[in-house]
Amino acid sequence: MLPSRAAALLDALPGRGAALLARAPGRVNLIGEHTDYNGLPVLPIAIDRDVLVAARRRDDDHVDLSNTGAAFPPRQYAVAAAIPPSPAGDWANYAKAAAEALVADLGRRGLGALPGGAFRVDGRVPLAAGLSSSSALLVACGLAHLSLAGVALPPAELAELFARAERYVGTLSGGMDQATALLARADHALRIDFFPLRARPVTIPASAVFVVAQSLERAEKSGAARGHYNQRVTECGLACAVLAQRLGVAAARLGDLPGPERVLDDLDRLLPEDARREMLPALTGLAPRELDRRFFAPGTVLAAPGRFELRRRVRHVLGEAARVAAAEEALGTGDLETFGALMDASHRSCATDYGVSTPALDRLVAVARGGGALGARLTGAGFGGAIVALVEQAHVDRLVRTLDREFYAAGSAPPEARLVVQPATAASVERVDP
Ligand code: NG1
Repeated sequence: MLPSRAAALLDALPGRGAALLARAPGRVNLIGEHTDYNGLPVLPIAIDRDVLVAARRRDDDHVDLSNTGAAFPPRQYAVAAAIPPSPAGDWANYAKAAAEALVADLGRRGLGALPGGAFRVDGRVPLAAGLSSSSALLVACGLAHLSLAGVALPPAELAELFARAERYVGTLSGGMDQATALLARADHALRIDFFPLRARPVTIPASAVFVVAQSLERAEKSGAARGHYNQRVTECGLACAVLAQRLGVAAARLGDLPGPERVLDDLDRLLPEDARREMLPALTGLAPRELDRRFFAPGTVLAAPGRFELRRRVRHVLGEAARVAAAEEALGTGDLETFGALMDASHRSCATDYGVSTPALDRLVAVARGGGALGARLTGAGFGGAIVALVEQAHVDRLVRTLDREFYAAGSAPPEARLVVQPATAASVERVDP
């Protein structure tokens, strides 16, 4: 018997005959923030909050999209090589992003056309909370689209495809979220490396519990946060170009630079604090047209297009990559104290050098530490959203009570404002016969 959530989705699906259920989890990143797009590692878990999509094939290229959430009105589109986007922020853009990318990919592989279908979506990943509800939606819709075409592709290839696909919505996103959704293993964290994508499961000690607490400030990457996120991606790319020129090496991303420790030690000499746009040709040795092509594609929204922080951004990114390596080792040996200390250091670096925290996130981290957490940090892009705290099983109740008393007491926080999350399994598709 199908669980009632799935049965309700299938009941509301137009048409008759065979259908399918695609599910993709949200994620919480334990450590390794703003490293993925720099080609440096991350250490997330998939969480037991997901997006479920019921889908049934149509004989034409029409897609009929509906959602159980009242905030997400029904949408239609036609599957095509170029699918016109809905206005920025519209939920349908995530399904369109997956569909457009799959049309191109199936074409390249000679695997035929992507059919249309009826899709009904039920999203249970808290929104704009740094838990990757957007990627879960994109991955679930993408898997549903692909399965309606009768095609299965290796999850790692799909993760890379869907990571590129998400750029359709206008963020220069990295690949952590899609990879976590597609490659996660129950009860494990995932160490993910990029370009090329590699993932390995990391055992989580039985006594370790992760609690996610929302700041109640929305971190909408379809809104203001998009320009700030893109700004960081651009700053890192520019800093990499300056460093490559100074060191006389070829490097597409900060992760390609040889000897990151030496770069960190010598940062003040190698990189200016910041750079104005007109200084970039001299600093990078790149012609203005090449700079435009690589960093300033038309339509890319930047928060501060005339001035770029360089030194502090690199200090965060290279330091964070070293913390991920140390954290993976600490988790492996069950050293939760060290893991917690690395989370704290990551938060400080995100707040100071990377400038992606907010007063509410800082306060939440402090409250969590005071409530018995071994470490706590903002998780996801920042600019609002949530924190993740590590706590020993025996102290979970105390931590949750402290958060309720000292952070949520004044307002009307929804019960899901703080969640004890379980490391969950990867996305999946199930066929449902009539
Ligand atoms: P959020 O905003 O939490 O889903 C974003 C990026 C990640 C990664 C983190 C920062 C997208 C879809 N996700 O995550 O790839 O760069 O920020 O570590 O843009």
